[in-house]
Amino acid sequence: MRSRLGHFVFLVILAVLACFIQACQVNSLSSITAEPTNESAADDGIKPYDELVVGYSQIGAESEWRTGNTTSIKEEAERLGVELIFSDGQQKQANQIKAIRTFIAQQVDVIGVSPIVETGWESVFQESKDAGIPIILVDRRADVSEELYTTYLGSDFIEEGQKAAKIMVDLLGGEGNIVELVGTIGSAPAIDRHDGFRQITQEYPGIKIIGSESGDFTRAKGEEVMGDFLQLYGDQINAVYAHNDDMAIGAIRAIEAYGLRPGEDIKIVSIDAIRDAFQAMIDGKLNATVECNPLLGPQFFELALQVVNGEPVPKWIPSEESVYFPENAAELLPTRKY
Ligand code: GZL
Repeated sequence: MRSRLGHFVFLVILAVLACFIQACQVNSLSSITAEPTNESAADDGIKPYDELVVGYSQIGAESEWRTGNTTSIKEEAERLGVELIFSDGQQKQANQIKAIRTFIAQQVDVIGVSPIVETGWESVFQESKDAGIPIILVDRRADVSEELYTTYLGSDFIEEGQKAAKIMVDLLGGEGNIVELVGTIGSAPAIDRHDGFRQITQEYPGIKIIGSESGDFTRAKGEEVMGDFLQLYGDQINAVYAHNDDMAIGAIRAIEAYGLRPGEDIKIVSIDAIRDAFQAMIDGKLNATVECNPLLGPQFFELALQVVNGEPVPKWIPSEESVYFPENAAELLPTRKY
């Protein structure tokens, strides 16, 4: 009896074992011979947008340009289904550096940053590189070695300054006194717009830049500094060169409060091409605005995906930009997106 039972148990174990081996073989075969499925991109190591995790360190909300830039980035992330961790630096580099360190700790796939000033980024960018997280500079450059960032998506600020100067020389007939409203001290746009402007005006001995102060890219500060210039130089001032439209709009207020006509008694040329600049040109208070495109969201996320998926990208992707004048400001205003 006992031997028959033992025999039976042995046969059952053998049968179970045989089934198990068969199952394993089917499994291994199925993974080799299965018809190719329409694998999601993620299966072959290429990340799709809806698996991308992006950390973005924004400067703040100092101007209409900046808010247009932020809107473009957030709306594009939403449209693509990208997980965007967005940090508003509130105009402080320390906040931006802290945000980048948080992104590193969160192990995001890629970091986008608009550096408020050019210097002070080496160590935190090195930390990101050491963590294997690529950095994309957006809007503004940072003064770091090229191996610490993958690419720069933004304007040629030197060229913007040169464009503004050529318009200014034309407006003044080659001679006059200019006061300059400078952007955030130490920022790439402020440094390059300052230099690009002078590369042209230095060719005209009759053109004098009698004052140059920072309005920090804001309307309030632009109005304050222009008020100071008017107290100092009064009607000796023939023109204002503003590094952005927000400071130009502040200057317009100060000029009117002083009793002069902006755009007439004092010519004004600025940069950005925001909607309010078009309105100021329609009102005859601004003589030209050089476009600086903030709508970088689509290009940024396209670049981010390429970088994360190891595709080669250029070290700099310059923005395409125009110049606008009062003549067609009314016709163009409805088409402006920021
Ligand atoms: C330029 C951008 C500048 C804008 C300002 O790319 O960094 O900062 O010209 C903004 O309006 O504040």
